[in-house]
Amino acid sequence: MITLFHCVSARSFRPLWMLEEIGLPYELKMLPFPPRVHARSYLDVNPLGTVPALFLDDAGRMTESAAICQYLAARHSPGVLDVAPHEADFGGYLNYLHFGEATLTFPQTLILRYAHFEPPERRQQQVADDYTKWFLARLRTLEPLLAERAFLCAKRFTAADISVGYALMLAEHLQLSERFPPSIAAYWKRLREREAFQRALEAQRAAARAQGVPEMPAPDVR
Ligand SMILES: N[C@@H](CCC(=O)N[C@@H](CS)C(=O)NCC(=O)O)C(=O)O
Repeated sequence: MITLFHCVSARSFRPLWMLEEIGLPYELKMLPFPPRVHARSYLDVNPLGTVPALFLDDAGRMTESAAICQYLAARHSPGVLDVAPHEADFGGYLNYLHFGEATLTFPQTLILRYAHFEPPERRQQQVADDYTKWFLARLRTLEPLLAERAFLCAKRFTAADISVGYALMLAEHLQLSERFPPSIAAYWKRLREREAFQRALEAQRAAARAQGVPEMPAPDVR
């Protein structure tokens, strides 16, 4: 069975949401955030200390959330969450799948770190403000696209929507969603209403409770 190491609402939410969309059985192992501080033994599982770490049914390990989405879609959801090389939107699919992490999530991690997670004397509001502007500016390419279509590519919901959708979820945690342009706000509402998204939220809540992990991330990084 697939095993996913996860912290509440961290990037490992992407594979969790994928697993719920596909309906694959999995074991969810919850960790307090950040694991490298609060669960040192996790470094034996993933020396980087980051989540996700996903152990595959055939014994491989993956630690990049967008790559895990790509893998799960290709292997377990061909023609549905995956977009195949012969489809017209293959390039757009790969682009948005990676755009979600590399372009939209990266600036938000700087906001998280310098406005929330660092101890007060190390916080840097200027960094948080600059990367807030940067993140919001990077939504600009999505705005006209989503004004015309329900999902990012291939005329259906795909793994690319999960990758970008997680970045919007993180933005909501950072209270940036009030600043989404209308087409992105409507898209984010569509994604949130999906049954598999709701099941993923409930799965992390239940697993955190059952495994004695705080349901909210700890406010320190160190
Ligand atoms: N590019 C990686 C980033 C993984 C990552 O940095 N995860 C964060 C959680 S959102 C983490 O585990 N941070 C803990 C730390 O840096 O110690 C991915 O998309 O999976």
